[in-house]
Amino acid sequence: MTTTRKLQNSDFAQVFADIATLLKARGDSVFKTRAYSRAADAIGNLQFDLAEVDEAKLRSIPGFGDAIVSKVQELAETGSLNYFDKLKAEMPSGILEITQVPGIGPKTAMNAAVQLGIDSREALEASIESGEFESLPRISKKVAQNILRHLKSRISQGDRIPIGDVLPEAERVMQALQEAVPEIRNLTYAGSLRRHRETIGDVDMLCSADDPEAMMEAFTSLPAVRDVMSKGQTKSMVVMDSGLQFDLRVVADDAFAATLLYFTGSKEHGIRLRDRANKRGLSLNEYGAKSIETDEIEEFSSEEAIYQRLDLPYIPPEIREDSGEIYAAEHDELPQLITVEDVRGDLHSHTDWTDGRFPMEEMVEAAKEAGFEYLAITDHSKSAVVASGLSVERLVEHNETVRALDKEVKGIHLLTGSEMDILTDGSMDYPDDALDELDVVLGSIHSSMDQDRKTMTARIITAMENENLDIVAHLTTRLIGKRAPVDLDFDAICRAAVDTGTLLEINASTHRLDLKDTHIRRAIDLGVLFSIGTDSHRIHQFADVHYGVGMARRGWCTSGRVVNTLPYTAFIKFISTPKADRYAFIENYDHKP
Ligand code: DGT
Ligand code: CA
Ligand code: CA
Ligand code: ZN
Repeated sequence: MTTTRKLQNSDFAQVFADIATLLKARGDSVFKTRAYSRAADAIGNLQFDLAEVDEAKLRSIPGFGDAIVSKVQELAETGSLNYFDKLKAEMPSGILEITQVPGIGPKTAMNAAVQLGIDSREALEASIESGEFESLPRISKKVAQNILRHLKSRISQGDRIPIGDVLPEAERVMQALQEAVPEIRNLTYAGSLRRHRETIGDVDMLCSADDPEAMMEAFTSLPAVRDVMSKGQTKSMVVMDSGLQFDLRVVADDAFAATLLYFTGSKEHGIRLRDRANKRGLSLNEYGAKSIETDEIEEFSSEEAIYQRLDLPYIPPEIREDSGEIYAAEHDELPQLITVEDVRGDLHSHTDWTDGRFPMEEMVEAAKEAGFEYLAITDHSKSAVVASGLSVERLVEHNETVRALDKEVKGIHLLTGSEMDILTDGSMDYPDDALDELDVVLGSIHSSMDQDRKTMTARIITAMENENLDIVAHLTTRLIGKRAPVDLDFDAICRAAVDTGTLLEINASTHRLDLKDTHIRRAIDLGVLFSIGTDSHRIHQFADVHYGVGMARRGWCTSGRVVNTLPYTAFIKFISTPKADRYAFIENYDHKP
């Protein structure tokens, strides 16, 4: 039985992309495969329905020659394509399914099918687990294990990869490109990575260069490239050994700002901007900006200039999600988002006294190197047995050591602290007189994470009612792609935070990012104040504070809501204030330098 449904543009694009994949797997010429991947790309940018237009209109689409036009017509009329069906029939089955797995390009898929008979995700998984998969060309153990990781994590997070894994790799790729082609200009990443989303589908990079084809050659032959999905004159797509997909587009200098705006997205934000541009006689698209009336290119030196042309102030990438930012911009109500430079202290760190990996001295030195003006050393409390939590006696020693080190070390102030377990009933893991001695007390859920919503909410609120608990750390305890958040009534907890003068932590650890963007935005509506903590267990992790700042920015957070943006002396005043008066302290603090 066939149902006659009108094909969408994305259906046509998918067929052509699949044809390109199959031809590539078969080893056909670049020219032939490129025609199909170009057509698929072009379709993605159309403003009209392919199924509804005549042949003349089809021929006017860039890259649409006879072969493509007749295939579009056949598809539109019959709902299928003989050429595609035949091609699929003569190729090993499973190629299209397997190339969906991050890290598997057409050539690898073909080798896997021909040499090992792999025709599905399941077969692929089994072959990697048996070690057989590593017999294929260019497949090392590491590569195979990465692919396996993607296969296994697919259920929990789709094919998306945590930003903490993506950003360092993107920076390495940019550096390698810079070295390979020193004349490269404007090299930057766009897309979800620039918007600082917590997980990333693929990395969209842009640059300008005098010789785009040489640029494409350099990009597709980087040592870290495992598979070239497509290689065009100004755009290529590759899969790295890590399994991450990267796109690189070469853009004329004059069009760069408009193209950067387009590819930064989000798609929904872009659509709103295009509408707004149209009303002002300007057409914005992937290739740049031009006057609708005269077709003349309008050049913009920066994204700021484009927003200005649209009668808007600059909107930072992190909030380009079509969640009210254009309205806010129009009404001059955009928040001044917090920046990494605003953060002066770190209030969450661990040393080898508990589960940290480095001695206190080395952590302190690293925090100083990272530019922090003050650091709270918050090792685990006694119930955190797996993390070798400190007994009350050891805590006293810990305090003495921190204070002695503080006297010794120049250039950074140290604060005593604890990341204390909130016990199952909401009580503290240390007696009040021990907590009283500490400068900063974080409270965390590390046990009984499966409590029901009511119990968990009451547990956290009970803990917040304790005068000694300054900050609730990583509230939901989720681990990105690995552990679901606990069940709790977020609004009730925010209200209790405000009522009790407790802070909620924005945990910057790349595994956590907890609170996340939507939490932060909601909490701000409810009046909550925050701290940002790196939760560093290793020296290099202090540098990860920007991941927390990215979440905060996505949550529309200003520096005035984050207490560790205070200079040291002001922070000490703040933390010495009774909890009930702390929110008022921040409200009355003059944040302007
Ligand atoms: P991802 O890769 O899933 O993490 O998310 P993005 O936002 O990076 O999305 P991606 O890679 O599909 O596309 C990059 C940007 O290109 C996207 O943020 C906005 C722009 N873009 C892509 N497709 C379209 C489209 O159909 N219309 C418009 N207006 N923009 C698009
Ligand atoms: Ca992307
Ligand atoms: Ca992309
Ligand atoms: Zn913790």
